[in-house]
Formats: sequence, C-alpha cells, structure tokens
Amino acid sequence: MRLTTENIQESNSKYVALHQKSFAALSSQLEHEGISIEKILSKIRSFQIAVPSWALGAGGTRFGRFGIGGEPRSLEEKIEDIGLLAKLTKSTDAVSLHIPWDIPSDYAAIMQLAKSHNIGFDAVNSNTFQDYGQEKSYKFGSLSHNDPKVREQAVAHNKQVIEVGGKLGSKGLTVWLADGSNFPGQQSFRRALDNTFESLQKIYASMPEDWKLLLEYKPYEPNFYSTVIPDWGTSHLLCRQLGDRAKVLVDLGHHLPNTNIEQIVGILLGQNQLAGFHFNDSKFGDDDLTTGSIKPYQLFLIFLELVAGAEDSCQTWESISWMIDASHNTKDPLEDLMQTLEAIKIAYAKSLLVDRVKLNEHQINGDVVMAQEILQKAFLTDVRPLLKEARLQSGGALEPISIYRQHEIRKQLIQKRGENTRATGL
Ligand code: RM4
Ligand code: MN
Ligand code: MN
Repeated sequence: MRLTTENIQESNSKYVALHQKSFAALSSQLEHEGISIEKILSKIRSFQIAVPSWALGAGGTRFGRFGIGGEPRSLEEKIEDIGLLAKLTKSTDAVSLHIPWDIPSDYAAIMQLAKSHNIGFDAVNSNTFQDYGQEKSYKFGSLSHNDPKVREQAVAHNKQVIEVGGKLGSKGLTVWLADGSNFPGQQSFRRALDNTFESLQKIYASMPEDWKLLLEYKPYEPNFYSTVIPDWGTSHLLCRQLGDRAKVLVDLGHHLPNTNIEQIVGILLGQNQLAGFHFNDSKFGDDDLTTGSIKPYQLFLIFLELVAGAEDSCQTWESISWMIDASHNTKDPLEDLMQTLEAIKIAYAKSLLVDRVKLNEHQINGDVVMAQEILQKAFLTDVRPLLKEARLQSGGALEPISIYRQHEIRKQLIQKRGENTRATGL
C-alpha cells in the first residue's frame, strides 16, 4: 500500500549505522551480565499486541471532539491502517473489533483483506452501553436490567457478537458492562449482580468450546454511584462461577488512583485467572492515554509479574490476550499507536532483564535495598536498541514515526478519505 518495503529499507539505511553502534554497546553489556541477546530478541519479535478498531479515529470527550482528518470510513480502511502499523512496527498482527460498530458486510472479502495485511482477529467486543437503534433501551442497564426482556436482548446481542467473531476466526468475547446506578437507592446491588450472572451464564453457554470470555471491570463511568462489576474481585467472582474459560480482563485505566495494579495482575496470574489486557495509561481515571506516557515504571512492574508468573508456570504466556484500548483526542491516532506499541515492548524487554534468581534471594534474605537495586537496574537500562534490532530483523522500520512523517501519510489519508471523515467508535 502506501509504504513499500523499499521505502522502509531506504529509511532504515539512514539510521542503521548509528543503531548498530548502540546495539553492539548494549549487547556486550548485557552479555557480560549473562543475558542471552538472542533469546530476548526472539521474545520481543514474537510479542504482538492487538489494535482496537475504535482507536483509529479521534476520540471525543463529553465536551467535544476534534477530528484529525483522513479517519477510516469503513472496517476495510481500519484494517488498512492497522496493516500500516504492522508493517512499520512489526508489533501487531490483529484487530479487536467492536460490535455493532464494525460488523463486516462481506466476511470473505474482509478476511482476505486482513490476510493480505497479515492481520488476524482478536477478541470481539460487545456493546450494550449505548442505544444504536435496538428495540429496548440500555439507559437503565443491559445484562443486569430489571426487565427480563432487556436482559434477553443484551444476551442475544452478545450471542450475535460471538457469531460474527466466529466467522472471522476470533477466539474470545470481551464483555465490558457499563451497567450501574447514579444514585443511592436506584438499584439493588444484589439483584443487579444476580441478573448479570444469569445473563453471563447464557452467553458463556453459547460460546464455542475453544473460546474464552474476557470479563472487564471498571469502578465508575458512565455510572457514578455504583457499577455492577466495579473491580477485579467481582469480575473474578463471576468468572469462577461461570467456568474455566471465563477470566478477568485488566484494563489499566479501570482502577482508582494509586491502585497497585501489578499486585492484581500477579494474583490473577497466580490463580490462572487472567484473561488479558487493555493497555493504556491514566493520571486520574479511565483516561485512555498513551500506554507508558504517565506511569512507565508501573507498566514495567506489571510485565515483571507477567514474565515471572508465566515462567513459574502459573499460567501460560500464550493464554493471555494483549490488546490496546485507547482514545486519542489530540494526537494522530496512528502515531499514538506506534508510541503505544513501543512503550509496551519497552516495558516487556526491561522486565526480561530482571535477574529473578537474585531478586528471589534478596527477598528471602530480607535485603530490601538490593531487591530494589535489581529492579532499578533493569528499569533504567535503555532497551530501545533491542527493540530496533528486533524490528530490523523482522523487516520493520527502525524509526516508524519518522518514516510516517517523512512520507506525509496523514496528508495522503486526508487526500484519499477526506478532511471530515469520522471513524465509528466513541
Ligand atoms: C470502556 C471499556 C471498554 C471499551 C469501551 C469503548 O471504558 O474500556 O473496554 O470497549 O470503553
Ligand atoms: Mn477497556
Ligand atoms: Mn475503558
């Protein structure tokens, strides 16, 4: 499409000499410490994160929305955008669809297009938090609603999402339930949860054998007094009762300020109850900011839990789903997603540098200072040469954002799609 392999090679040739110097310096330092560069590179190369179909246009806030121009007008164009990200970063190989925003009109054609961009279909997301012309309103809830007819409709919608995903080769359903209440007295907590469990049971029962249910939690918003699934405990409670294939999805923005998310991740993984991630970053709430832009140390600590938990055989690395969930109000979404993919891999690579044997010894011996030193040492290492080398080996761009800007991709997209296009999403 817009950028050829030759374009990428030409751009890389400008940066490769400098890259080789920094890569050689870092490699010799790490090898001296007994770290296998080859092993780390292969892990970085194979780590792929799904891009959400709703993050390719400008997101809005409740106060307004500022378009960025050239936003994808269709699912086809969304896939083209993700294809470009894949080509440049070599860090994504799948899209996570939101239904009904992204129902394909021609399945065979969409599958073929996605394949031509090396893109597959990750978990599909249902939507019962908006009214979009369905018969009954979700104003007062969906899966938890007091009216069984509304619950039935919401369950049927989730079944339809499974059907859509099934035709595309997806293997998971993500449920984020916005249900809750705005005022004390509005809702019975217990009845709402019981109704939700019953609805989820029906959805779970209709999933194919090789599917998993990823159950998200969120403390507040759009409801501000109570949310039916506000935290990981409630999500876990439901998952445990539903069955083995229901697990908790951690969206990094869905915690109250200062929550120790790495501890939540460690505990869920220890119980084989972690479905996967929605990556983003936040300062206050569900801000959906660029991953790693606010709390990179937290992201590193989360990855350390993941790597440790997987190596200790609590849960396999492959059983975890990796997805971005972001919203862009001021940045070009494609540039933001490139930054996001990079930040996630940086945190992952740093976590792989941690000497866990020594860390364990220091923990056992109660050596608090040295335990912290181990973490700091890994976190403060500039691992970008490793990421660049991995990209180079996979045929990606050494400097994805530079080449994107140099070729004026956004300008081209605006010319092709128009200044005022609006991608489906929030
Ligand atoms: C929610 C939640 C869901 C996402 C919607 C758009 O806050 O994070 O995962 O599907 O936003
Ligand atoms: Mn989410
Ligand atoms: Mn969210």
